[in-house]
Amino acid sequence: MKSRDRLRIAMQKSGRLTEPAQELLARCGLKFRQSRDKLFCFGEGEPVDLLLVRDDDIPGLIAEGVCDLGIVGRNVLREFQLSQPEPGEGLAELRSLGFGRCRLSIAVPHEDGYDGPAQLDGRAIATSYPGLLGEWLRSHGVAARVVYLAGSVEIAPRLGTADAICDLVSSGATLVANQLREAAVVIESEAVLAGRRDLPADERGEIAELLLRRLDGVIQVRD
Ligand code: PRT
Ligand code: ZN
Repeated sequence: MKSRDRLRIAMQKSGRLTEPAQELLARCGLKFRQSRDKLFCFGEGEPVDLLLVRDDDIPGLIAEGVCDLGIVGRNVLREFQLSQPEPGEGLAELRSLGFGRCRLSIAVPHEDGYDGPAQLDGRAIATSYPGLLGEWLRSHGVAARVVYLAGSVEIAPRLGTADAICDLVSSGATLVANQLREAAVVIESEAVLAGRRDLPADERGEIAELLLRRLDGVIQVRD
């Protein structure tokens, strides 16, 4: 791959993390000129550019070296790591960013009640996060069938495609609207800065170090 002398950060093009991520980078002193197709933003001043993509693509772009850093939900980063042959290698969570807070939770039909993980034994659970759910099920000794759904997970129990779900929750209103109750938290999530475990050993590494120091300053002031 051709080497780059500018740092490239991937972030969500349009979604929950877009505005707070833009705000955070601005507070780190970064300014960008948006290109006409709005996928690539050229950094003015600092040698740092932005790539605006779907959040699900961010870990892969970093792993492949297309981008150096990314702002993405811990849920998406961890799910990607678990899909890799060596989950402990490759990508790392460099900083937690304090926005986009939510949790990945297992929820069951309201009328079922919940008296512990054993209740899920032999059941079908719908999720877009098979890696994270699988890890939770193993660690709790539960043998359940994981049904992968890319979206609209919350309607699976009513459709009869699953007995329970494992999905992101923030206010809980979506669960209530679908007559579901939160039963167990699989992971607590928020936006994180993701990067390869070892930063590039060239100028990009130095720019990344500088950015991390600024980020720590901004996070400290905010906390
Ligand atoms: O297009 P692209 O693929 O980039 O966007 P997306 O639709 O996959 O992502 P988006 O913008 O919905 O979420 C991006 C990230 O925000 C997620 O990966 C999480 O890290 C984080 N986040 C924080 C959430 C929520 N809160 C959240 N509430 N992601 C999704 N939700 C969903 C939740 O699953 C429920 O269906 O929003 C709905 C409302 O939640 P309640 O509990 O408030 O009703
Ligand atoms: Zn997505």
